[in-house]
Amino acid sequence: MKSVFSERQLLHTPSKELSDGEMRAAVELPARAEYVRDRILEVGLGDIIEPSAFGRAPLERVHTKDYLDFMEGFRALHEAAGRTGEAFPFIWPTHGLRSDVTPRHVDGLLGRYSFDAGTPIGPMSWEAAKISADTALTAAKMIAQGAPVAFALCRPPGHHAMTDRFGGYCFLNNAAIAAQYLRDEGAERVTILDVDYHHGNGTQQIFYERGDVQFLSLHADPADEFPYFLGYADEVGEGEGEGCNFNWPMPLGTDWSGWSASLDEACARAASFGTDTLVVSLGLDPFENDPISKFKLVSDDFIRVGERIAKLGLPTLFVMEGGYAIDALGVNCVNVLSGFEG
Ligand code: Q9C
Ligand code: ZN
Repeated sequence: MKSVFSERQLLHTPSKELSDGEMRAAVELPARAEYVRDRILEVGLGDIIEPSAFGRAPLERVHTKDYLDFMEGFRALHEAAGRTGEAFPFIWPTHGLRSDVTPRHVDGLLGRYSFDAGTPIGPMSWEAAKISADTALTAAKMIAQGAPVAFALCRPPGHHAMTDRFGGYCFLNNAAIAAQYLRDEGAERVTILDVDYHHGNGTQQIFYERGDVQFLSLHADPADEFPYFLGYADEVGEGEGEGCNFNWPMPLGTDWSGWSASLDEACARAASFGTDTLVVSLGLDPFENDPISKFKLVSDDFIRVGERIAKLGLPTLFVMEGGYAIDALGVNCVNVLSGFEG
């Protein structure tokens, strides 16, 4: 299968993040993508194509214009405030504060357009995020033109990004942008299957009232794990989207036996929806040695993940999400893709 990747996605270089009450070394690092790229080359999975530029239109199908304007203008505002490194939001318009005002200062805007303090944003983050979205779009275009499968080596990841907020290391929702693009190019019923360890709150929010894009997510119970405030089993969609959103929250410590039972149920949902195109939000953080995950999948389990998804027999776009056991990331990611190819 073909993959899509650009080295410009490495320009987002977070150094620290707020974690467990202290500033720790960031985990969403450029080397993540390099390990995956190197493994693709090592096993000869297929060509790696440079993304082409799709411009703002496909981003505006998913994100609000004011959010994209903020992201585009962030670097200038940040530098005008006399800062050169990375910024962290630290105040949000929660209950009791006004959510109908848009501050001028960059710190106010960071709170307006984010949902957590765990996502460092630097001068080059927007550039890298844009190319990451172009990578998803370029791979989606291959599917729209008839390829049975394609892999978007996205980094930074996307599934936590909401219509108008960044967070969870995500700025643009690559999988959502690709799914919407596929709809616009003729797919009728798209399913997004999210296997990242964390709930894809952004993707869920974006499509929650949509009957044409189904969202299925396997993840750690949000009562115990980030993003805490979305991803519960009673979230089934609203309006036209009612019955098109399903969550499989699982206990910390879940291994292949429990995880694969949820995967089987999700695959049954993908089939019964009448899906014509599948987008997989491919997080590799359910891995047993992942530094921020408490699931127990082993490297060989990822081959089974690809095999199970292939059984659906659908045109499939894989979009990379999380996964922080850097030295195992290439093997685990390419195991899914090789398992799919059989
Ligand atoms: N102490 C993705 O996998 N915070 N995002 C972790 C750990 C956020 C993960 C804090 C985790 C976000 C795409
Ligand atoms: Zn994750």
